Amino acid sequence: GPLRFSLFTLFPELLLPFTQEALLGKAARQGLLAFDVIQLRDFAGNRHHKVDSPPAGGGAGMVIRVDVVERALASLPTPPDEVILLTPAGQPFTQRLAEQLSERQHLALLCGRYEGFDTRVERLATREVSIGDYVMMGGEAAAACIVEAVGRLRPGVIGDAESHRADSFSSGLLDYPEYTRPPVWQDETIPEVLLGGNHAAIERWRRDQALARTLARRPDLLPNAGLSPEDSRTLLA
Ligand code: 6GU
Repeated sequence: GPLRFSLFTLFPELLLPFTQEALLGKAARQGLLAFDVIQLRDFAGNRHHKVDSPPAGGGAGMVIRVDVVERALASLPTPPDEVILLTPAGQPFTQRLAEQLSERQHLALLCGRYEGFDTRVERLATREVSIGDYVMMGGEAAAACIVEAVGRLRPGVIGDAESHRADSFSSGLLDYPEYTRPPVWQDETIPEVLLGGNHAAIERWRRDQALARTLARRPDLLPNAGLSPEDSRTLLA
């Protein structure tokens, strides 16, 4: 069956484009993915639909109530495999985590806003996830990143051409560069090897490019990239 994402947010409109447009929207219409975008305010349980209150002990901003989140999660017809709390204090989101999550059947994502959730929401979550070391105003953009990275790993969501590129990052290296027409643009030409039709030579050139680019741009990735002896020779050359 489809991988279901249940997205809990105070701003459903922020997430709808990612669930309805482009390849993810198409996958949803094909039944490969399923999305529920759920308004947390619907579970406020009070006349004014208020979901937050001032922080205990004082201070700026407002904090989202744990009882509201509890009721929202309980509204799911079945418990999800994971409840993921989006917070800059969470576990770093990586391709490896995306791969693990893509094997689940049902993921709930909790998007905070303002000063965040009451910390007791952590007890309702199976994990906390961050998309990087910077602070955003809310978790919706992080949820969109997770839906994009996880959704594309499900069979049938993207074509063969793109899944090869995904494998390239899963190898732990940055992608090799691609070229297309025109053959000459400004002073830059397409490398001869790509026009020569020698597929073994093209494959080796692409691997070398991926290695060189990773060394230049993201040397931190190399120790975990599973390099062959031939790769190591290339890097030392
Ligand atoms: Cl998941 N939420 C917010 N608000 N900021 C972030 C983040 C999440 N990940 C990185 N920065």
